[in-house]
Amino acid sequence: MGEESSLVLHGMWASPFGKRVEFALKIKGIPFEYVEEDLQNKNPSTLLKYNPVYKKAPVLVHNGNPISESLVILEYIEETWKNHGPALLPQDPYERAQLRFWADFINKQLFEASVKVVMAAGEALEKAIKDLREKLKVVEEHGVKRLLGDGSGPFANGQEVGFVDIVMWSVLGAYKIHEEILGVKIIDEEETPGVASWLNSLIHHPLTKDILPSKDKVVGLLQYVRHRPLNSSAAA
Ligand SMILES: N[C@@H](CCC(=O)N[C@@H](CS)C(=O)NCC(=O)O)C(=O)O
Repeated sequence: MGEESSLVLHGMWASPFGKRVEFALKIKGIPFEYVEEDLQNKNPSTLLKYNPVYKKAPVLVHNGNPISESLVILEYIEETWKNHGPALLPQDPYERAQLRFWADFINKQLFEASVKVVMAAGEALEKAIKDLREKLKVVEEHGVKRLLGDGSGPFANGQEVGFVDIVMWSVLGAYKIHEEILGVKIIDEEETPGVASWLNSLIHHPLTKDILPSKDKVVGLLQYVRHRPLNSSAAA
């Protein structure tokens, strides 16, 4: 296939945004080359050249053309390889709009709330979990019914993982490891059963196993990111 002649994903192993792109390409069965970027020492001939505006990973470079911002990249993948592998978005414009709405909510609201959880300790952690659960209740009440309510499969895209499923997995796919390390319950199965079952299906998807970093790496990363915020939240 002509479009596949050169496809390179520039990512960083711990980046949930890069993992989204990896997951989407694997679901659609599109071969790609992966280049690990050093975000502490950004490469002028790759990352800085391809994404001079935000200087962030991921960047997907297709036949020499760079595309930045993970959600933009997902849409690009879907449009470019429309008939290759499963569709990530439905045909109907209203359905598409609904999925984009929830992908945006999860990307902004749930992501921000879940970052606060992994960085907090003590009372701040309790508050962060409460806030995240409030947002998960919104997804349970308004989103899950809309996204998974037709009973066509375990995912918002039915039997196949799609756009909003990928975003949900990238934000909360490691929550069980986080629960173990933080020693707290993040997702309450009784309070948000639909969210819990959706995440469980995503976590057990065979493709996610190859994409998620090992538990040891997630643990190391968590300890690293908690170091500074822990000190600053203690001082606050
Ligand atoms: N909105 C961007 C976020 C990308 C992002 O924040 N990437 C991080 C890695 S997780 C990064 O490159 N950080 C480097 C920096 O901020 O200097 C997307 O969706 O792609």
